[in-house]
Amino acid sequence: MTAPGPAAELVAEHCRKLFGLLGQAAEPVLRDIVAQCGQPLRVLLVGDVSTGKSTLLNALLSASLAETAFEETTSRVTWYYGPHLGTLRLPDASHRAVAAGFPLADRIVLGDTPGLNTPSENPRETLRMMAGGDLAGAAAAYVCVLGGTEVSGLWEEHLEGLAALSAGPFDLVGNMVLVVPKIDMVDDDIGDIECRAREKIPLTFRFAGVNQLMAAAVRTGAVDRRTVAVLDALRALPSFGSWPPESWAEVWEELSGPFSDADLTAFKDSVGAPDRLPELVRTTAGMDHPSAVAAVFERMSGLAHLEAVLADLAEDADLFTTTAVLLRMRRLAVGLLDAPAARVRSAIAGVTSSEPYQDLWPRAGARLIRHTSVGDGLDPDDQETALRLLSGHGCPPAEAAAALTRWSAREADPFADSRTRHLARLVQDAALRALAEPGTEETL
Ligand SMILES: Nc1nc2c(ncn2[C@@H]2O[C@H](COP(=O)(O)OP(=O)(O)OP(=O)(O)O)[C@@H](O)[C@H]2O)c(=O)[nH]1
Ligand SMILES: [Mg+2]
Repeated sequence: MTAPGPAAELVAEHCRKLFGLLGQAAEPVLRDIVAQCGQPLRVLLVGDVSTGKSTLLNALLSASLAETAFEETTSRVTWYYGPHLGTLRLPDASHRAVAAGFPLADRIVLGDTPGLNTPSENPRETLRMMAGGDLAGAAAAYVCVLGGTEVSGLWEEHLEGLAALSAGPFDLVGNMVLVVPKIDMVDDDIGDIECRAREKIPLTFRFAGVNQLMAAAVRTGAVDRRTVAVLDALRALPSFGSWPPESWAEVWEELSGPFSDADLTAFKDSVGAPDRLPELVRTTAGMDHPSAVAAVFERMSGLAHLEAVLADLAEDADLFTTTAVLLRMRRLAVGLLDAPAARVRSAIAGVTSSEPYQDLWPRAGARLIRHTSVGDGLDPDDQETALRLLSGHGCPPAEAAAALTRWSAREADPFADSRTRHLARLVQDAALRALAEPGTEETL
């Protein structure tokens, strides 16, 4: 899968017809919208300085391509993309592109950004891509790396801004992933942190906790025979039973053996804080092959969950990209004189009244059921049938008929809110379509 899908293609078609008609200032935006509609889902990594964005990016890329350091490091927005895409057109001339074959390269394009909380000039480039910025909507999904275990007031504002600019059908905002970074340094339970975040921000977001150092180590092949040897030596330490150690210095002092400073530094840089060392050392007991130890690193890193979330978002690239580019078109129209603005508005209307755009509603409906309270009251079978119907995956006629009855009742419920009633209509339509398929009547 490369391009987002039919709705985004239609946006591109309308925008191509506007080339040369809106004036010079609008041309780069228009051309980037067309480019965005032909590229995999644009996912932007945002967060404060030194929260480990670039380390996370390297893990997702399975390669140490982005520079990392415990100081302000990333100074330009940089997009990493699959080489099969050829030359990547970028949202802005100040951005950089790097070709990289990474596991999700056929589904997403990944942007690394300068950190936000610094007095330097660099955050400006990131803020241009966020709500209110001139490039807002140039990314269609966001991985927001938090500065710790709580969502700060400033982040609350950023998230609300991103949500407002991302609202698609049903005002559904499903394109944000909150990441608690450096979980090796976190004492709280990740589930508790997630609950607190959900209480604080009433938006639809996905959540992940990651130890980026472990993730980057395992994905770049840094978990090797030396790692196994250091773990064996640690297991044999007399103090092992009374751990966790307070610091790495304390550990190294005790550790004698054939390890160079470089070995020990490499080990530390692939684990993070020593707090989780007892768990790592205990879990890897008896594992003498690096691939087994690497599997433990992989699990403790939490990266696979984040990757699964990104793959899931990419499944609905058409929904998210179309929502983002329509926002860009609306903003474009606002800055234009009457006649060109009317052209853009007419192009937007051409998209939103089209079949490919209307087909995005069931996709958004499925996300509502899966990720918001709308799905809470449904029993699992009811939920599964609705999801199958909305995804157009077909459904046995008897189940479709039962769903039709249930969702008709839901639509008629005098206490149902308008979002639920709209969803009920979509499920009924999908059930009717399933029932109208050839051969259905005989089996009923
Ligand atoms: N303990 C620990 N340290 C980490 C982890 N991930 C990254 N770091 C360290 O955090 C520091 C910053 O990492 P970067 O990836 O450069 O952070 P960044 O967010 O890209 O920083 P800027 O580009 O300056 O905004 C580096 O010293 C990393 O080694 C982690 O999971 N655990
Ligand atoms: Mg960085």
